[in-house]
Amino acid sequence: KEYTIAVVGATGAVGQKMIQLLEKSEIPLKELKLLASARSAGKTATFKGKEYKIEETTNESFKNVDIALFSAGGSITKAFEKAARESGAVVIDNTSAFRMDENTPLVVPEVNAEALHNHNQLIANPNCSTTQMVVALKPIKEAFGLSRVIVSTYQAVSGAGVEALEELDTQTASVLKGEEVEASILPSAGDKKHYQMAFNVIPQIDLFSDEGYTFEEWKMINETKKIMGMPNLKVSATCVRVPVKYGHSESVYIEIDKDDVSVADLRAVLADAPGIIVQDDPSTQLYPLATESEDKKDTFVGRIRKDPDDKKGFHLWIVSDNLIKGAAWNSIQIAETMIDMNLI
Ligand code: A2P
Ligand code: 11C
Repeated sequence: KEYTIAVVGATGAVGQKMIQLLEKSEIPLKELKLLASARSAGKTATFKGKEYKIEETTNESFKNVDIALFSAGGSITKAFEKAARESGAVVIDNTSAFRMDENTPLVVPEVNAEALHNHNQLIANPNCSTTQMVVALKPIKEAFGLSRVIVSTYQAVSGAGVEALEELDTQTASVLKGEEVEASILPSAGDKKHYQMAFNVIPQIDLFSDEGYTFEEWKMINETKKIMGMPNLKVSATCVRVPVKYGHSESVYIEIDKDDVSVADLRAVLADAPGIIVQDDPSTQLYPLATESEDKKDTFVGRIRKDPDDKKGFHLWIVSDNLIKGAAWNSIQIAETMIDMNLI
């Protein structure tokens, strides 16, 4: 069978990566539809050397579409997912619109592919910072049990979209030229105040929500429990934006159930797990770096060490390209997995 695939948000930071990854995917492609807002209608994008016209997203855009990859913001998913499903498409949504909906599977194929069986033509793709963390947590849980996760993130600006990346470039140039710096997007386009991102570290991603946590922090907490199938797992998060373009880095503290596990044991389990590359050798200064993760599908894990005061406590440094495994690749991997499982 050949599949017609639509990319909604084709001009965005994630949409552009989806197009690049589809060029290399083994999914047999019948037709590709590149959709965005009316502002982009008529622009073109290249796919396998051929020019494709970008069209405005409407309810009629999904005729004959088998797989619709959405990454244009939650409101666009909510506006068009029904039309896409009614046209017969399976929607793979990279926004937060349906992630916590109990009838919608929230899937990272390495972790919970079996949840795809319960799809109702709608599958949610997790938040980027959650995805790379659960890729590493799953094999640890299977081997040693897991009771607690405390994460601090160092997140790239591309997570906030194309315009945020442009703002970082402009601000960096302004600082270097000694000019006045303007901020109108970061930390969150929807918030009242905006701060300089260039040469700075901002402890706010997305808007503030309950109990002093941001929505990004709640996403990491709630999505992790759902994907891992562990409603009682203790999870807490601090999400921070750093002036890096691509690749989220995370300092993750875990408590496992067993108390006789060595760093070598942990390293061996991670090295065997799907989607993970262990980079961990203090003697040669080997550890994951955001710059090295760019455009790679893998999740990189290093700096593995034991809590000096707790036999069940370990630190990990987890890095992955937020636009690839964190977004575009995980969505396409879900599509490939569903085809393999005869679900599409
Ligand atoms: P457009 O470029 O036409 O505005 P990013 O997250 O990188 O900022 O990208 C957001 C994506 O969502 C872009 O592709 C953008 O298209 C798309 N988008 C924004 N508003 C709409 C809309 N009303 N309908 C469809 N796509 C939209
Ligand atoms: C960021 N994690 O880095 C966000 C971007 O819920 O899909 C992804 C937001 C989401 O800003």
